[in-house]
Amino acid sequence: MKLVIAIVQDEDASRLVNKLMGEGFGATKLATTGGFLRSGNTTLLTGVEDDKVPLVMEIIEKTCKSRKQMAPVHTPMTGSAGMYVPAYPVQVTVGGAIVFVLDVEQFHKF
Ligand code: 2BA
Repeated sequence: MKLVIAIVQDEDASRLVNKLMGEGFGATKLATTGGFLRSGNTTLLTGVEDDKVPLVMEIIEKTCKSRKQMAPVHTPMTGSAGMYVPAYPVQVTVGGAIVFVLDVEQFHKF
């Protein structure tokens, strides 16, 4: 068994959960925050049998879109420890999805 951890954009999360549930997969949705943009994203946990991983990956890939966002980058002010000034914003491409696939040692349902 594998645990698929998918970090996706909030805009894609509900559709992705619906599609996974529709195919018979269980899913847990966590509200998370990206370390770089410091804005909300969604992390989905899905436990699946090994042979179903390709199907889950296909669903994620088809459902999650990449989007461009502006990221305010802050740089330290020269000579003033602890003070920050906003620098020029940079454009970053977020997603479609960041996916980790982990081996599951044990699965219990009580
Ligand atoms: P954030 O950390 O908010 O990053 C959002 C987007 O900003 C990233 O999209 C990437 O395009 C850009 N970015 C991130 N760090 C950067 C940096 N140091 N310099 C320039 N641009 C940077 P994605 O790569 O698609 O990542 C989307 C979200 O997935 C991330 O949100 C984070 O929550 C998660 N993530 C990405 N890589 C991860 C990793 N190795 N481990 C854990 N979470 C990760």
